[in-house]
Amino acid sequence: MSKKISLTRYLVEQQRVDGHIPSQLRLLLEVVARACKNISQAVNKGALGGVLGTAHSENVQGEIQKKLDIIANEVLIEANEWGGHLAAMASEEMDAIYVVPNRYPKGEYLLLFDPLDGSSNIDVNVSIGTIFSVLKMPEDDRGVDEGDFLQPGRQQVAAGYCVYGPQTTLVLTVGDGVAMFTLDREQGSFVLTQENIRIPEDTQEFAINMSNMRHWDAPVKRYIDECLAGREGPRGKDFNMRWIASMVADVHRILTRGGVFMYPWDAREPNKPGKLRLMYEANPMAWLIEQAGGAATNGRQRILDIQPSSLHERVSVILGSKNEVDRATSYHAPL
Ligand code: P6P
Repeated sequence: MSKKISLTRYLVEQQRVDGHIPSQLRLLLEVVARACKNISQAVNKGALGGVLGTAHSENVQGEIQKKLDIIANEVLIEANEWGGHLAAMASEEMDAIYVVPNRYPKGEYLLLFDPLDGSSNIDVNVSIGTIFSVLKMPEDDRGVDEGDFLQPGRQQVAAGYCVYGPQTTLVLTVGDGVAMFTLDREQGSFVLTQENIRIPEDTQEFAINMSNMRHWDAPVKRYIDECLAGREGPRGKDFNMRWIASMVADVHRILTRGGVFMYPWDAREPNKPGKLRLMYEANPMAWLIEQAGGAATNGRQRILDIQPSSLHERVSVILGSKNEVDRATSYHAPL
């Protein structure tokens, strides 16, 4: 039986090796992992816990909140506010940033999260997850405000997600590759199950919501049409399609076996660049994908280079196996 390496041991040993993980960041990541464990327990109860269904409220996005959206948000806030490692938090479920109350010490990190991504899947027992991103407070001594969060994704110091599926799995990067930890429910701890994850540069599997096809821009239509044409078409090979409507689950599949995920701009809401949020969905996922050898663009530029202008701004997303992302992105390039 190979020895089990816990998340704590992994972080301590990574810090020894390359100093990427100062003690305050390690504390932050362990607190987030513990919060994800608590969210997993709430999710796993389902109907038995009275946590299914809607909360009869809307979030800042104007989306109906599920009870578990609010529970997950509260778990993350309560777990992180007192530890002294954070200055503030931002969440898909909250309009404004949450500044750590003055009764607690403030730290140098900013935590952003989608507390429960894919919540339309909660009531039908399909995998959902928590996505998180960590930034450092800019170097100055003034108070924290929303502007401190508006950093490009390449500034992240940690990013990850926890997928609540057949297993509860935490996937994490601090800039030195991607590691996967599976929750050992008997021990109550996350155990290292894979590290240095690499995404194949080629794939025959794409993920997109095909029902929006008539609304896509020409480059996306061209890319998907070529995949659908299969071996008789210009790609010369057949493609498979997956769409879980839970970004965490789709990205987890891509990190596990390759693929390309697309949520592009479409004409249904032409003033919005896309559906997904830059700061706490696209940026953390883009960094994980790049750290595993993949690529992530908005069709025209690297997602991690986008300078945010607002906390909840949306973005088009093409991410996954590098050669497919490069091809789809090249179709958007001006002729
Ligand atoms: P659609 C979930 O609501 C989410 O934000 C992502 O997790 C997912 O990829 C996407 O939206 C699904 O959107 O339009 O297919 O329901």
